[in-house]
Amino acid sequence: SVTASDVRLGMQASALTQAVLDHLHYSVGRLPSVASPHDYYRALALAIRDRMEYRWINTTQTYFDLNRKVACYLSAEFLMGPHLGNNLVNLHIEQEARNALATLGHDLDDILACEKEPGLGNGGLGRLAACYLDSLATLQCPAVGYGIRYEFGIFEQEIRDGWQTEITDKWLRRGNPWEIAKPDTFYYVNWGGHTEHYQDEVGCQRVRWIPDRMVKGVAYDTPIQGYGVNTCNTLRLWSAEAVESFDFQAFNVGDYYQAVNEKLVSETVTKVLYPNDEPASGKRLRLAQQYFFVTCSLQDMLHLLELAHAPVETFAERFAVQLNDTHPSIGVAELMRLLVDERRFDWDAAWAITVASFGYTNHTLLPEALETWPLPMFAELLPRHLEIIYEINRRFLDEVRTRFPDDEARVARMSLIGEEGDKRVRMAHLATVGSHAINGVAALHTELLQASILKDFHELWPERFSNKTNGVTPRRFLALSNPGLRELLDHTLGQQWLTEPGLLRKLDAHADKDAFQHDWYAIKLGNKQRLSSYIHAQTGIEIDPGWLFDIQVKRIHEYKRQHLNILHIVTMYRRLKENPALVLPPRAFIFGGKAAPGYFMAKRIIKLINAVAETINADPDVNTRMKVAFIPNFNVQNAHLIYPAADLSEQISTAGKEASGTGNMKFMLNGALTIGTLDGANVEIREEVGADNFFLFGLSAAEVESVKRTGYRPHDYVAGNDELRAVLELIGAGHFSQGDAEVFRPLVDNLTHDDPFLVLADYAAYIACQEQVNSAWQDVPNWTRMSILNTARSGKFSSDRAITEYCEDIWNIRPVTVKA
Ligand code: 26R
Repeated sequence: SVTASDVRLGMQASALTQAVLDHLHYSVGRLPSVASPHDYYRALALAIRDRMEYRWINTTQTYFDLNRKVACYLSAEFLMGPHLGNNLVNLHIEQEARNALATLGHDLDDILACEKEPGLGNGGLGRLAACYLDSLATLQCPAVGYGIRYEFGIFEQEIRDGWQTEITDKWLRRGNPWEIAKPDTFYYVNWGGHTEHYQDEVGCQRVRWIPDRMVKGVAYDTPIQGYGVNTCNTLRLWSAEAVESFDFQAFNVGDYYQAVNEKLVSETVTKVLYPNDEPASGKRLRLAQQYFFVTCSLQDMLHLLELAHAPVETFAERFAVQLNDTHPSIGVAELMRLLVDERRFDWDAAWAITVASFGYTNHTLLPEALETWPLPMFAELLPRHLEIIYEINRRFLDEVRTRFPDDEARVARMSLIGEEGDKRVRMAHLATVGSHAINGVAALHTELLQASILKDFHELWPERFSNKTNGVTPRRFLALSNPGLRELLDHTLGQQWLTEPGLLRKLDAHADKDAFQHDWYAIKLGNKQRLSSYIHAQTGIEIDPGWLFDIQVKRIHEYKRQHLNILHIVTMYRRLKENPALVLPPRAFIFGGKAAPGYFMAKRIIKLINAVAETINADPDVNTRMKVAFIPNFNVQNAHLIYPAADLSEQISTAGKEASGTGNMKFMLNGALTIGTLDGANVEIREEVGADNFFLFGLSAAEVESVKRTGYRPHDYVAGNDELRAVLELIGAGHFSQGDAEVFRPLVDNLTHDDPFLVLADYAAYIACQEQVNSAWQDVPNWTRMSILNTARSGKFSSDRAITEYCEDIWNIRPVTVKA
């Protein structure tokens, strides 16, 4: 029999069954006989949340009692993915939940599929933040994730007539069982107005900010359960609400409508995630979002200090504040304002605290993705912050002049205010100057960072720079998404590999064994069957699970070169058409990814993929040896099906452009072989797995730079390669677009005349490398061996390793055991 406390806490199937029935009755309000799968999803989610609640409160209390330093991860994006399955894994009650639902006549997988994932991020940067939260909790590190509770996350992508269309993501429509609103935890956020300089009682010069608008930021908390530990950390997301001022309640019809309008305007701050991962281009609401979540988070930290009766002077001993790219970098000026204006600290003391607290992670070198804000916009929204930034800049540039006398060119390059064209605030410079630690996200990226956009800063403060190669969580991206492989690993190595991925190396010893290879192959085949059914259900395209699964999933970007992949596909198509007897091992070319809604070229690349897919899939001359599929709406949920099914991982960005990549690691972990350039973390992946087990091609970052310096002429490559010319002509002439020669003209023209990402320069090397893939694939035992070695040597790319480095080198944070 199930006791009352078991209903909330019990981990047995019987207790879970009772808990689901209870929640169905008391929380969902449905009779089991009429409850939908979604009702069951909510009931199970609430039952699982109950089981985390006790650990959650305990964790917060433990940190507070022990006065432990807390890592505060500030990020405009957290791409969490579905919570339910992950929490079951981390609590070790997947099987019990499966049995409980079976008792109730449901299959756990159908129930898991009901969760609408919180897509509060664009891609790599947001998903990295989510992996880091998982690792922080698993490593028992005191930490909070701070971000924005967007009402609409990343849009849902539908493909209509081959084109991407965007549908708003109403992820909260059916409620969110994972969050707990904390209506009493809120802070005020001001905008606009002007500043006044005055003398205080003791004759000190001070500044008052007289804003002209105000909103409230309210906390919504989500528990982040660590794997196999009691630690349950918090993701705290801020939601904007109108301030119920005295005026607002005025009993006057005219005022009433005005008041409602103001409420509407206030609440737009957290309405929608910006779906761009390129040009910031001065969207004022985006700056408002950034300031909004950063001030709420910093005020929250100051409030926590107060609760602990700790003096503000100890801020940097209690909090390590990490800036996930420049999006939260206004925090540097805001902490100065809170300390100097509101707490009356003198400037130097405040600055020492600020620099000691902040760390800055850079995630991109692409000049167009570096955030800058036009001065007039900044001044209108945050007048006091602009003054503070001027003062930071004045003192900083004095320091530069002292270190490098008579070098005004350097001073101009390093200034926080850019003066090329219109004046702008350079957020990367603000983040760098305000942080004691600056890092890149892969070895190559950190080197390039130090040699290019932050070169002058690296010369000034070399000791502040370090590399922190990204990582991904093996809990979500292996245990949860690849249960077949998980079972084999558990059986072969014991379960500790999930927290000590170095143990995966022991697979090396099994890589040549027939029986083990056989098991390995069978698991991969099962995963390919699963993906094949999903693709069929989504697109109608049928793919034979026995074929080579060649997969490229990531945001659509010219620098990621999905069009290079397409050029290879069209090349093979032409060869088959011209020579039907050609021996070519059958391949499925699978794509997925979203394009920024305003990114013209990226949207045409999607159209091209779908156009080529349609032609090839319908052509009996070739469709027994190749097929192409574009999986709509790539997200965390379907990523769970995609990574485990891959034989070949496409990581083909122009060298020097992809900061790290993290999809590359998810593929490797699941036993895919990589075809890739020497870019981002590919370099380290190849180092770990060994050059023999990696398909390398293309120019190096240094070669890319030198080609560009000496004048790149893509047309020479067209003129010198008949096959390339024929492929481009086929596309340009409308062969894949029913004779429409206009639709792909911009793409072909761009490649032949400009080709900013050297697609044509790498084309021949890519084709040759794909031929090596073909021969390797035909040797099944050796391919399987290489697949095993990829998983075996993927340990470095666990986010646990990355977080351990952040804790030791940047945050000075140690684990703490939370008692049961
Ligand atoms: C300015 C604003 C519109 C914006 C620019 C760029 C918003 C978002 C971005 C995306 C960048 C910062 C990003 O996602 N970078 C990715 O970070 C991953 C995690 O470190 C890397 O793996 C990946 O290589 C990099 O592109």
